[in-house]
Amino acid sequence: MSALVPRPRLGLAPGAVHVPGWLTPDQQRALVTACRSWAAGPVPIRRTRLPRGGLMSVQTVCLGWHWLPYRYSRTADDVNGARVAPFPEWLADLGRRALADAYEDESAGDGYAPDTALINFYDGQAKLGMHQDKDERSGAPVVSLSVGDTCVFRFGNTETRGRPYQDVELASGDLFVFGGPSRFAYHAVPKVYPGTGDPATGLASGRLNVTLRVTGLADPADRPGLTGPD
Ligand code: MD3
Ligand code: FE
Repeated sequence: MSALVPRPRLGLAPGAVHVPGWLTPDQQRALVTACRSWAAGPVPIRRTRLPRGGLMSVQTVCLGWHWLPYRYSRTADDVNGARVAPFPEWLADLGRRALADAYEDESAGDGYAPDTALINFYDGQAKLGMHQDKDERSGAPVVSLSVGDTCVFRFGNTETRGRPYQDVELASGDLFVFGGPSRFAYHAVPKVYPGTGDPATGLASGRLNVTLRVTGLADPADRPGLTGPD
């Protein structure tokens, strides 16, 4: 972000910190380029089909582990069965720096080892209803990075999908970290504002959000009590 008066780093709730304009324009462009390549495969970006048959309006592609309602798999069992692209180490590094900066604590990212990323693309009509992210078996923080059009992000509470909630705008380059008591809060993206992004990011329209998470899952061969093929 290059505003004359930068928006401040804002704590919304315990563990929830918004850092406007955290990604530089170069980092935003690099993230868009990377997302474009992940969107192409091995698992193509698509609208996730929900168990009752409807399609999400958001388009999603995953790294490390594939999310499908309501579990993670190494393979995209609801798309083409392919193994998802690996979670790159540079993205884990970015996640550790995000935690250190958001929590203003040099060691806040130590040991943070995200193993999945969900990349969400929003066109001008896409929304995400109020939900909790609870398919992970870890309480480690979620790191959220936004590029492109500005959206309304609704941050609720851990008890109900309704009020109280706070609406904040997430703009291109913004970082949001959800840790501690905020990790299992309800949240939503009720609106995207078309035409608010800078095409210099490489995204002509729409909004990209990348969330880094720790699944807490292990491959079958890594689980105690199981050995590989004999
Ligand atoms: C708060 N994505 O992928 S990012 C999602 O902008 C998701 O695409 C939204 O909600 C998006 O599940 C919001 C912010 C976010 C992500 C995960 C959270 C907020 C969170 C997990 C726990 C609490
Ligand atoms: Fe979510």
